[in-house]
Amino acid sequence: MTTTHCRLIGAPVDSGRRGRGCLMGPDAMRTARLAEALRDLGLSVTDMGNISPDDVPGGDVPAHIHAYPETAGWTHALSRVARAAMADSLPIFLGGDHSLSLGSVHGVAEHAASEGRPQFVLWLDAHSDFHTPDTSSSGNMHGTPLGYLTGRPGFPGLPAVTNPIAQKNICIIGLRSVDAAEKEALQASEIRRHDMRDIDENGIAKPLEAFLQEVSRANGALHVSLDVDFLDPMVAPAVGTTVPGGATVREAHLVMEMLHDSELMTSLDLVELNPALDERGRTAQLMVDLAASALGRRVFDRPTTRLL
Ligand code: 5AB
Ligand code: MN
Ligand code: MN
Ligand code: MN
Repeated sequence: MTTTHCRLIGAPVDSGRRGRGCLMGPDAMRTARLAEALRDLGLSVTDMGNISPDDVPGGDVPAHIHAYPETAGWTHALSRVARAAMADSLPIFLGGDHSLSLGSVHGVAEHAASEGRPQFVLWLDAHSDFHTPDTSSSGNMHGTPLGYLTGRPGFPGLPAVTNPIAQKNICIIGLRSVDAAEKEALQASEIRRHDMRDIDENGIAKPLEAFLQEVSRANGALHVSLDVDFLDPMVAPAVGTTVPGGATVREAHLVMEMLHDSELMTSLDLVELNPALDERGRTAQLMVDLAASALGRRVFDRPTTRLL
């Protein structure tokens, strides 16, 4: 078996929402010893440091959209870095707010297309992030990545979406705050979606297992995007957009452990961490521990529960 090579790519994106603080996310996860935790699992890890946004003009979007040119600059830079990193590693994008994924997922999808593989996306989030600049009432771009990546119109000046993610290849888990405009678009789409009630009634393993089976069957690449607010704010307070009733620590770890067992994950975002809102670094530590679970940390070895 070849050793997985992880590249940590810091992207202190703070333009996707009006409140500030996500720019400190990458260093908070470094301080919580992310690289060391992964090396302890026997992985080879390169910390690429932090990247910077390109200088681009942006584009003509509604006036209430916040800091669009800066977010466009991040998207160009992240897409390029993501695509390059996919050639020889499993990139882990350290955010930064969730507008980071406009670029990270754009880039990994280009790489997958170059290999003739379908790209799949697991979106762990309280929100569906399926807006476009035209439907967003907040004007915050961190609520738009899935809109952009599936090819919805209205994102001038961002890299062209030549390889949109197929709706049926996206699975959102953790939903409990969806705006009316998003809900309508989601219900008309083939995006797989599991709200918290669904998790309460059926558990988190079953829907995830069904999705992973699809990825495996299609020999797909799998990008995982973990928004801090997937977790309940009682256990993960360091986030601007708290919504009560989120995933427990164990539900989140189980998702990560199943991802590791599946051997399907090819790239990962850790986003929306706002260290200014944290309590003694506990949310940063939880994000690091979840990443470690996704990359193989476990209490006991067991015969691979390859549910697939
Ligand atoms: B996050 C909201 N739908 O558009 C909007 O945290 C929230 O990346 C978006 O999931 C939350 O502003 C974006 C109200
Ligand atoms: Mn590859
Ligand atoms: Mn999000
Ligand atoms: Mn969210």
